[in-house]
Amino acid sequence: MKFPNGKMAGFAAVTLACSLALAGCGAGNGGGSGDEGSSSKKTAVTFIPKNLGNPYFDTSDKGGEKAVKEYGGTYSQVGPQEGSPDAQVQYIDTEAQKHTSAIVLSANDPKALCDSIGNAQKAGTKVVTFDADTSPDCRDIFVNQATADGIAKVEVDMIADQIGDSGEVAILSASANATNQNAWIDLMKKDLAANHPKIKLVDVVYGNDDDQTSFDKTAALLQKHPNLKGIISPTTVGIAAAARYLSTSNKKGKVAITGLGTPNQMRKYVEDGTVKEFALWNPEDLGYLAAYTAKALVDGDISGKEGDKYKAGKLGEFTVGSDATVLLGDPFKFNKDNIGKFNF
Ligand code: RAM
Repeated sequence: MKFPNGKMAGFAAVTLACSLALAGCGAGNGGGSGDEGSSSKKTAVTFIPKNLGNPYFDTSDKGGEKAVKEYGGTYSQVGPQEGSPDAQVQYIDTEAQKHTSAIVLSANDPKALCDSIGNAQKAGTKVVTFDADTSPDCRDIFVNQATADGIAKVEVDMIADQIGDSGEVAILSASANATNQNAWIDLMKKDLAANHPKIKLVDVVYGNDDDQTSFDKTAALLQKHPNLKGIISPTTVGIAAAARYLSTSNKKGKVAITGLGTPNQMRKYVEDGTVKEFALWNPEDLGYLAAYTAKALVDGDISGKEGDKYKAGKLGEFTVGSDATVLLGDPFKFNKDNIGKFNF
């Protein structure tokens, strides 16, 4: 598969092409056979997303389910309706009581879940964070979608490009405690200050990964900052809600909206000219990798030590890096030239 914008080169492009294409790249990419499961006891893996009803997690957890089924384990998904840490605790506690083999969790807070995670680990449950990490000391492994630096940079580059590197911008984030968004926002602020002196970040607001709240916060931002030239939303829920608002407002085409979105949610706003370009990784691959990481931990193939290596089915071999972190790949930019090729 080719990427029409031709911005990626060599091995990275090949890997990402396989990773994003969702099909047809298994063999020849260092991929395993998918029959890594050799233990007789079934590996039970429970996915706990930030919240239910978010298409991003529907896709990531579907990838997790595929992997778990591939290796003959049992998959389930539980989670709160709202993206709050308190709501996630009870689900972790229940899995601990059931001695589930592994939990794969996108955390709504870096610290608030650590006691529950500790209890789960004492009960023999391996804990993999993916998408949004806890503090590194309270989980076994974090499966990171892309480096925080890379994610922050692609977002700043896109907004700078779309507003002529000058003017007021705001950030519409997820929940105020989300470790992933907060890490990206810190790095975006640094990049803006160091490399884009004419861009002024005037506000950071939180839509809590709730569609209506994100929609209302967009309206409020535009009202409060009449000179706003762009919005960066580092959340798939936020960017889709902001684009929906802009698409029918008189600011359409005047205020840029970019950040992290799924092609399926953003397609109509790219096609109607509300959105020029946004970025993401493949959530399905992220969930798939997280599920294989859980299996490798449960089987004792890895412990989370730097340099540990394991096979993740069709995605091939991965190596654990520092802070017990595994990296999926690079973020990828979607625009009108390539969005038609993607379906997630
Ligand atoms: C939302 C969630 C998720 C984040 C994506 C980009 O779906 O906040 O944690 O990784 O956006």
